[in-house]
Amino acid sequence: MEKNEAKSRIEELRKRLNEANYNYYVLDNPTITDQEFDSYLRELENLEMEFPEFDSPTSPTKKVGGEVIDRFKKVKHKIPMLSLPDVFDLTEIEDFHNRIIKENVEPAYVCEYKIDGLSVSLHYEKGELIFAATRGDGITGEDITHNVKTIKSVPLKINQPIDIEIRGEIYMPKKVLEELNEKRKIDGQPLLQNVRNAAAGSIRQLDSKIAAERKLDTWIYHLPNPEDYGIKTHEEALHFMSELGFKVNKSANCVVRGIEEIEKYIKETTEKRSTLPYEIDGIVIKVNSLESQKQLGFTSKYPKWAIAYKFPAEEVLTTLRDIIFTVGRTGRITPNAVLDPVIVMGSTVKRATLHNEDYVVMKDLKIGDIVSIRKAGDVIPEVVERKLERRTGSEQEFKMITNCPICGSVLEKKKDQVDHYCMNPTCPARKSEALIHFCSRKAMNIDGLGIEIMEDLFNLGFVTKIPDIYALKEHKKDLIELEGYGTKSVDNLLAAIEDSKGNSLERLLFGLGISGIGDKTALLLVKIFKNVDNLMNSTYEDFKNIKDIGPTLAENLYNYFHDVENIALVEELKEIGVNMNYLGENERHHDLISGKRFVLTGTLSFTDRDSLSDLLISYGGATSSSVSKKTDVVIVGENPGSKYDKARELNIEIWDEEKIKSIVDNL
Ligand code: 3BA
Repeated sequence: MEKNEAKSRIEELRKRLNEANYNYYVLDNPTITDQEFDSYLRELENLEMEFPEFDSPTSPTKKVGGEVIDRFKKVKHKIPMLSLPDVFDLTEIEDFHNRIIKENVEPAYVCEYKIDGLSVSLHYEKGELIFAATRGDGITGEDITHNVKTIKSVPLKINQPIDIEIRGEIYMPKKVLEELNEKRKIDGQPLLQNVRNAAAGSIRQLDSKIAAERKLDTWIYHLPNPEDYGIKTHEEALHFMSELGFKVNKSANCVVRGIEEIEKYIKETTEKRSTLPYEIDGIVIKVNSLESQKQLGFTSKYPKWAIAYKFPAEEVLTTLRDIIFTVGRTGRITPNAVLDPVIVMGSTVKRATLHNEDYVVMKDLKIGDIVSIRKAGDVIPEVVERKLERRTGSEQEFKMITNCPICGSVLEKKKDQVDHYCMNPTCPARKSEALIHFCSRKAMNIDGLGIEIMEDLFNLGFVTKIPDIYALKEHKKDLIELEGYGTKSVDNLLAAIEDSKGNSLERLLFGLGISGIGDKTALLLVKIFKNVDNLMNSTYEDFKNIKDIGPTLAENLYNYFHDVENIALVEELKEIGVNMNYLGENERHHDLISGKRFVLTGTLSFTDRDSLSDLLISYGGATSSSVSKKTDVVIVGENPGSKYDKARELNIEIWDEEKIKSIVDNL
């Protein structure tokens, strides 16, 4: 065939195949037979092979999979992927509704099914799919383009040549999981527990052939940049995405007004739930007007204009066989329930945390009790209660231990606290837990250094302290020889370790495991202090002056950075090349806000202090509760307190309501 002729035939075939895919997989309305489809596809494959100059990464031939990657690249989300706040009953929905009304927002909502899958972000340039990413921690996800391309309902090319990001859920239909498990049973493979894990596992395959076989599907529900398209409501955004060729759940999504209509939607959905071909674990309620969404804003984690109502959790009975104790990285002792395995919400539960001695006593648990177990969504399973009527008299009393189960040292319990601690700083349990924490997802995020591998490395003596992690490359030969670690996975692991050196400082700060410093506090701190030297050179007062840092945290921080061993550790990591600065790329920027420290005092008419504080933080500002030399700006509303006087005394810049309002209005 002549070149030009081939080119136009290729275009023709692609168009037909794309249309056929759309009609079959998005509209569920096939227009051509499977035989026709296969013959077009084969013809196209042959032409693309013969004329590789016309090959395209978004050709429908790419839907069958075949691309294999050797590791998952991390990708930063330009706009963070927030979470949905969960609510569990109608009164909590009413609270949400009342908050909306109080903000003078019209209570018109879109109700959607909450699909039990995993979130995905799809990026198109000039109308072609260029990459797809998981949600990850909301800030950074993983590039899963090769697998997403195999999902039939995801268009590789949309019908407008625009740059656009689209978000939704990837899921595995119920039937696909059933069939997959039937096959696995015959092959003697372990069964997949539920649709969400099965979908997530499929998406985490390096070989896209496997993902392609898993018959994943999508429902699309979010447009991050509606203003680019002149869209005013969420309903319009859904319609717009549907028109572009995405699979939008039109028969499920519903615009409602007021609380009664939400209730009705929940009732109807609950009745329909078991007949749906896919799993849903609740419903999502979103304020329809995008302007109102903007007005309501968001916190660091959640939008204030949406909630997820979760269906009541299933409760299952089982036997409490034993209570065993584990030692955390801070030395804290946790009692854990050992249960006869039961399936709750589709996954097997064998353990449940019992938190501390008081909790076990309060729940009156005895070993041998029949207990009810609850698991809502992906939260950790919990023991709800013991069934008194099932007691036989042979149950054994629970008794708190007095010595560390690992090193044997005597446990301590501080006055007025509920937890017992192993105080031995060299207790092996504490040390390996600290290493696992350092590598964990919200800390240095070193993929491949999970609990089991770390325990092996610790026991082998390869990694007994944090800097050893970065010397693992010298043990490459030993690692490859270890059972279960191929050359490739060792390479991946070592690359992930090297990669982690470039992490922004908040990950390191969280990873160091300073008592009381969670990932959010770590981020707050590095936004203010910018680098590790500033943290090390700060006084107790410097820490305490920060909003959200109380005296205990301030003391923990000060003590940590003035301990010789910790200083040596930080210096060693510096030598190794671990980044010691806050990188904060993904942040929005405003010249008057970013990098500045604010104190808010008095009442503002257009917003409340917490919302304004969240907003300033989202633009890279920091807020604290008291005025000091380090404060850059004091924002003063009506009836300000002594902070206003202090600001004038220290000659600190003051913004009144008018000034801050004009800045906020123009953001
Ligand atoms: N709507 C999940 N988040 C959702 C955009 C917001 C949102 C969800 C949703 C935040 C579902 C959190 C992770 C995320 C995309 C962020 C839904 C569902 N809306 N219908 C309001 O069906 N599971 N999940 N995903 N952005």
